[in-house]
Order: sequence, then structure tokens, then C-alpha cells
Amino acid sequence: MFLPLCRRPSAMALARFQAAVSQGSLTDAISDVQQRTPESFHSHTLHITITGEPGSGKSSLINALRGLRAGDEGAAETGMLETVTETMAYRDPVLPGVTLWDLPGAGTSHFPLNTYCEQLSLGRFDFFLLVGSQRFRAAHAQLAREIQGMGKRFYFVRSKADMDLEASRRQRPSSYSEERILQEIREDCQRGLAAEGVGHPQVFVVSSWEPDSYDFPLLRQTLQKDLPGLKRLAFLLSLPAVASPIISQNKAALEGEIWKPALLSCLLAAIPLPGLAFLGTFFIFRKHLLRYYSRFGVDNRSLSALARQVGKPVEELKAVMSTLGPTPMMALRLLVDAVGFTVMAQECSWKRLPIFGAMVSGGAALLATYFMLWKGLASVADDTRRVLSKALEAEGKKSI
Ligand SMILES: Nc1nc2c(ncn2[C@@H]2O[C@H](COP(=O)(O)OP(=O)(O)OP(=O)(O)O)[C@@H](O)[C@H]2O)c(=O)[nH]1
Ligand SMILES: [Mg+2]
Repeated sequence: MFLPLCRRPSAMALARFQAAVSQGSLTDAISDVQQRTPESFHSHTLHITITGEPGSGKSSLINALRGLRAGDEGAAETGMLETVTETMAYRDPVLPGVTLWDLPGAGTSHFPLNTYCEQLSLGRFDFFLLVGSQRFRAAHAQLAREIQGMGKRFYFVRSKADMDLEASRRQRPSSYSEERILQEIREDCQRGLAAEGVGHPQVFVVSSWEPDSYDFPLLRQTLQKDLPGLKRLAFLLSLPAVASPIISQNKAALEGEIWKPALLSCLLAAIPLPGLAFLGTFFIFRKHLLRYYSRFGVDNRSLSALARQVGKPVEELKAVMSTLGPTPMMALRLLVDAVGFTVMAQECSWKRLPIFGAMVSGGAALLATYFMLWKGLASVADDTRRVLSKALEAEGKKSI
């Protein structure tokens, strides 16, 4: 439904990152990005989305940022009625490598608030200008929470300041103070955002009709100043998608070798020694599972190094891992739950019918080892994706 977003990340940075992930060194993957200056992410395209309620002035803001007025050639469509029902992209003529995206308003019959983020795949954008006119409302807070929930950053842009000032001037001409009214509006937005627990994003009170007044010049300057950091953050947040196929490739390569430990487990289980089937399967399974953790770079030692590197407690990285996790107990738990009883049952049949029993016991051990290693490997690969995303998210917070 949507066009894929064009990105031109630094090819060198990307190649080194891919190589490090492929070798199972997440610390190297992140260390390379850490050593780069924000300026080195210059070629990364930043996709800024302008979102907010219908009619709040999103398209007018895009026009003003691009130095255009409504009706100019190439300007976004604006109007009193619902104008934009699909996503539109515009190049920013001032900020290099920035694409501005005009979105339909959130909370219309086509795009209800509850499904808005999903319908428009907001996760694909890097940065948000959340636009609200008039008072701060619950809808703004909900969008802000959703943006934050995706690990993305935003500025809150309070539009149509000229209307508020004009209304105040008419109502109370004697006590009219432009700066006081603008400050009241800023504080109202900041209070509303803070009350919803979305931190303290920057708030700009602007009028797209007067792009040289109020906070509009500051909005431009801030975007310009934050641009290198925002590009670095966007680059970091784009890396999990780059790493995912590499992790899948590593997983596929290891899957191709599972038959070897499974066969060994089968041979051990066929030996008529009580308990050997269980112990053999257990140790083979444990050894290979630990090997997978180490191969993907999510064993205990690598996790501690990674946590130190991004300045997070190791528990935060471990918290995103599945219940399996790289502890010595996990193999025993899994094996007892899923394999142990099967293998022991086969050992009983082996006592009564030696040859048939050995075949059954060996076959059961082979299948059980194969299945559990397959499952364990998939779980380690998924853990790696989650740990890497978490570490990149932590590193990204240092960008701006
Ligand atoms: N006075 C004033 N009016 C504005 C300003 N910005 C937008 N408007 C008006 O508000 C109306 C809606 O503006 P749009 O820019 O189309 O709003 P939108 O959020 O893009 O609307 P949808 O795409 O339909 O959701 C238009 O009539 C604009 O002229 C502003 O800064 N000041
Ligand atoms: Mg619009």
C-alpha cells in the first residue's frame, strides 16, 4: 500500500555493521557506530512526518517550512474541509536529505485515532512534528504516547498562534501582551504533555501564515541544529531491520548442522545403559544451545560487555530475552519438560525388548534433540534481534 521509504545510509558504516552482526559481535557492531561523528550520518535520509488532528494546520506547516504559500505551485493542499486522505512526500529545500511527509488527520472516519498509527504505518518514519491547534487535548497525548512507544522522538507544534493572539487582542485589548499569551500557550502544551507522562518534548507556538514570527524561526533553527543527531538516531533505529536478515542467515546455517548432534544423541540413547539416553541428550542439547548464544553474541559475557558499552544495566538487556535465556539451568528445564520423560519412557521399553527398545530409544532421542535444538536456535535468533534493538535504542538516546 505504501511506497518504501528511500534511505541512503553511510555505505561504509552499514557494511561494517553487517559484518560485525554476521560474526556475532554485537559489541563491535555498536562500537563502530559509536565512533562515528554525527556528521558522518549526513547522507542518511531523514523522514519527518507531520501528524495531528484534522484541520490542525499540518499541510500549511509543510508549505511554510518549504517557503511556499497555499496555492503556490508544488504546495501541499490545504483547506477548511478534509483535504489530505493519503500520505504525500515533499523534499525540504533547506534541510539536506530531509523528506517531509504530509499525513491525513488523526481521528476522522477514514482514520480513527485508535487505528491511525497502524493504518498509516507510522513506525516507518524517523521523526515527528505533532501539530495541534487550540487547547491541548487527549488526542494529542494519545498520539504523543504512540510515537514514544515506537521509540521515536517528536516536537510538539502548536499552530495558528495568530488566531489566538487576535482573539485575545479583541477580548482584552487593554491587557493584551503577545509574549504573555504565547508563554501561556507553551505552558499549557507542556503541562498537557507532562501530565500524560511523555516527558518534556520541545514545544513551538507558530503561525504558518507568519513564518517569520513567534516560534517559527526557532523551530527551523532547532531542526537545523538537531539534524545531525536526528539522522544518527534514525540510522541507529534503522539497523535492526538491516541486522534481521543477517541473523536469519546465521540461523539457517546452524540449522543445517543440527542433524549432527541429533545423530550423536541417537547413538548414545541406543546404548543399553540406564540414564545414558537422558544424560547424553541433555549434555548435547546444553552444549549446542550455549554455542548458539555465543555464536550470536548474546551469551552472558557478551551481554555484560554490550550493556557496559551502551551504558545500561545488563538486566535491561536480559529482560527482553525469552524465558529461555543463557543460564545453565535452561537446558535442564527444557529437557525435563519436553524431552526427559519421552526418553525415559523409551528406556523402559528398551528393558523389555532390547533391540526394538534401542531403536525406539535412539529414534526418540534423535527427534527430541533435533526438535529442541531447532526450537532453541529460533529462540536465540529472536533474542538476538530484541537485544540488538534494545542496545541500539539505548545508544540512540545519546544522539540528541
Ligand atoms: N489563521 C491561521 N489559519 C491556519 C494556519 N494554518 C492553517 N490554517 C488554516 O486552517 C485550515 C486547515 O489547514 P490545513 O493546513 O489544510 O490543515 P491540515 O491539518 O493539513 O488538514 P487535513 O489535512 O484536512 O487534516 C485551512 O483553512 C488553513 O488556511 C495558521 O497558522 N493560521
Ligand atoms: Mg492536510
